[in-house]
Amino acid sequence: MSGSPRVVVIGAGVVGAAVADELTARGWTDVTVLDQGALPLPGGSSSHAPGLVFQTNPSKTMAGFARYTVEKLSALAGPDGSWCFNPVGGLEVATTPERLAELRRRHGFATSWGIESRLVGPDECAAMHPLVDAARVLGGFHTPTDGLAKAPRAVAAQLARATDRGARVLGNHRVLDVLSGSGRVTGVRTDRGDVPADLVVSATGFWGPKTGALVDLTIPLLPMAHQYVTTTPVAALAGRNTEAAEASAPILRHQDRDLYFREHVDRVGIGSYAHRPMPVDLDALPAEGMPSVLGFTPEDFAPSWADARELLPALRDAEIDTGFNGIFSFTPDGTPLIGEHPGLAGFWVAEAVWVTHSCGVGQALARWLVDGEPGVDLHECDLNRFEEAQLAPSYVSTRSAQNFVEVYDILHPLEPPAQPRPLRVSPFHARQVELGAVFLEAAGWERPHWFEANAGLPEVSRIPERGEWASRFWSPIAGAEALVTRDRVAMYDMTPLKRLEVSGPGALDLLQRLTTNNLDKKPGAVTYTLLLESSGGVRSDLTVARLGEQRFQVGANGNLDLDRLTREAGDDVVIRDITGATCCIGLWGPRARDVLASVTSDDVSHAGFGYFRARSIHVDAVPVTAMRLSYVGELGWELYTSAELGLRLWDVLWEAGQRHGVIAAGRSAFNSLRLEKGYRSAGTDMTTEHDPYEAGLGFAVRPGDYVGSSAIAGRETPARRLVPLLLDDPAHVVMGKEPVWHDGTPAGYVTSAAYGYTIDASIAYAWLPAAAAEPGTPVHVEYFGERLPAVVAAEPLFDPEMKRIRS
Ligand code: FAD
Ligand code: THG
Repeated sequence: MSGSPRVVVIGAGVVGAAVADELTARGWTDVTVLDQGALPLPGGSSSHAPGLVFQTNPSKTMAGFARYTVEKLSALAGPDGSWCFNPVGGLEVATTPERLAELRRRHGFATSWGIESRLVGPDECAAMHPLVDAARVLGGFHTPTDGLAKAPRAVAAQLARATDRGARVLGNHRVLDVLSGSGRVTGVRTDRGDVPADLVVSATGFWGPKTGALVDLTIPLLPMAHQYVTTTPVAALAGRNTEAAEASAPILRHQDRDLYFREHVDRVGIGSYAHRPMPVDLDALPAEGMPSVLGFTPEDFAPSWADARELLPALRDAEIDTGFNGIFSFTPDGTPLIGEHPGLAGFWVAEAVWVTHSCGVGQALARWLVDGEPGVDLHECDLNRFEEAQLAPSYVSTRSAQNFVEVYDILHPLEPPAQPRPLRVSPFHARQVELGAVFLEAAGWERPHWFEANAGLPEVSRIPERGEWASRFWSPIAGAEALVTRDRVAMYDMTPLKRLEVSGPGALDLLQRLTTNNLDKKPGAVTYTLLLESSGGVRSDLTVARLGEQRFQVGANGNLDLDRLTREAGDDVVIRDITGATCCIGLWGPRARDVLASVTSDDVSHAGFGYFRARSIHVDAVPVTAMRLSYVGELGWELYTSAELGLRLWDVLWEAGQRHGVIAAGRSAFNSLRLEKGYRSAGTDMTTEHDPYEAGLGFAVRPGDYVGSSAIAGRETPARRLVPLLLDDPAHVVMGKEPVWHDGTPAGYVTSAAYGYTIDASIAYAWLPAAAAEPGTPVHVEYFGERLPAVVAAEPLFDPEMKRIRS
């Protein structure tokens, strides 16, 4: 493609408009925006969205998208200078002690992600909002830069700017098909003729699944109706707001009752998530008018109306004037869908996006198209993040509907979804159940976090208690499992670890070109290596075992790694996801060798089977690919076999391990042990926003030419670093994402945290500016509004001489 490619954007809602504006701002002016509806209000969700923008979000990326929306819309005006963004501020109130604590946690997220906010008392809530009664709230969370987006005006203003730069915007053009040839899009077919294109961006909102179906692409979102009403005039608001300004009081959330509020001059608009999930059949929608607006079902709103009048007594003199059930998108994990079709080059998606995040998403997508990278960490939003089983229609609808129900719930970071479970289980599942495994879920996998069978271990009594929040989805048994791993030996189920087989004449070249470390070693070598963006950010970290001249087994972090390798592979490489067909036990601890040696005739001595080596061995009758490495930092092996032999492998090791005091251990112990060793978790500790040196992974970088190599050249002395903190009071264990204060200002944020049972200290890894990252530097971690003193420590915190692993 030379010059400006021809881009067709399908959909003229907030997302399509933002994409068109951002693309043309970058000099890509051959942009055509098509919408099936009549402009300027084509009838999608944006045509009637009340436009509340609350920026605070547990996700750094989502908060960043919202911040950019506020910034951009604040600088944008409609006709006659009318506002696109009205910064009335945001107020979330608590009516329960649990919510009050949650607001403190949200204040932490806001601080971590650079959004100004304050915790306020009941009187201040009432002073800030004319309808809030101080006696009815326990406190609030105020974000002065939140406010109202005027969605239709923001659409018009962005499209006008794009048009000025050369874009075309065509209403009444329904896209009926996507044209393609040789694996690439070539255009779209509309009811008014074909439009050629090099790139097609689907910004069709909740119509996404239908648009995706045109190109055999599953768009995992569920269109659902959500109720919004406006009241008759409220006496207490008389004369407060001009027609032009519409509102002056902060937008208000009452999450304890799943409600939000805004002013419409002297009326109140109320949105509710309290009603039953109302999935929408796209085929039943009208083709004309306002297909996203369904008739109001007053019985569903009745409890919310009572709750609204309870919180805002002034509403008792008003009635519901208008109401509708408006449609928008929900996804299985609540985040948007952004990215390129895995099988059709040039077909891009930006869907399931709120008005709140629309400008940020538009900017990221435009950067991705123009610069080749989105410029922001998108792993939580990438279209291709889902596992195959997570794309099943029933999975998408179950999880998305659950997300609707939980949208304002207080969710613990470890809390597993209720359904559909169990979905993916390892071959050891039956044994784990017998041992009283407490399962949590990740990527559809059931993962034991600890085993009740270990409750009788004497070590349990040595494990310190912790705060209420940190003890959810936790047990002191996990601490005992960690100690036993360091003292004796434990079996960990590593089956959910994504495994890829990369083979063929081009396999080595592909992996050498895409990753940072040198993989050109003799078969039998295992290498820790990084997948980078061209700009040097860390996409993922991998272990690559060379099992043959042309055959590699890659230990990866998720579907995005598979997606990346698959896209980059030529015809001379075959990539297979072997995760489900295989299984893995991590056998780790000082007695791991004794256990393994007793069930194999292969040489597993240090001389015969060195650290970071891989080999085929037999464990009893089970053929196993053994790799001597350990994410927990102990002597031991990852033992892989095919799924049908897994149970036998487990039973053989279990039985042989009895003499050595083997236990089964879970993820909770695992996470603590890896943090003691300073092993990073990609996506949590570091993302594409960090380079390897900043992340402390410079040891995995080779000189040479590979994706990202030129970008990281000369960056060996970073300005910020990922470092471990130790909390002064070991009774406090934090969870991740908390702000870290240095010299009285927010300086960074926690990534992962755990209690280190071996070192008897509370660990929190955090990003800090280099000046604050020196060992010994005093800092504070803000946890539920409290500033906990901590100190930067030298790493690794455990076994710096690697005596455990290399013996
Ligand atoms: P849309 O605005 O739906 O645009 C998609 C466009 O694609 C449509 O115009 C449609 O006509 C067009 N299209 C579809 N298929 C085709 C085709 N085949 N050919 C041509 N054109 C096609 N978000 C907030 O941030 N804050 C809020 O307070 C808020 N409140 C809401 C309240 C309600 C009642 C509802 C329903 C939603 C609310 N939302 C809110 C969500 C928000 O409105 C949406 O997430 C957002 O508007 C989606 O924008 P979009 O551009 O992706 O989709
Ligand atoms: N096992 C396997 N593959 C994996 C992981 C795993 N891939 C994804 C993820 N986990 C990768 N993360 C790590 C992190 C650290 C180590 C291994 C995988 C590790 N590091 C040693 C260190 O830093 O000292 C050795 C590094 C080296 O010698 O280069 O062991 O758990 N199969």
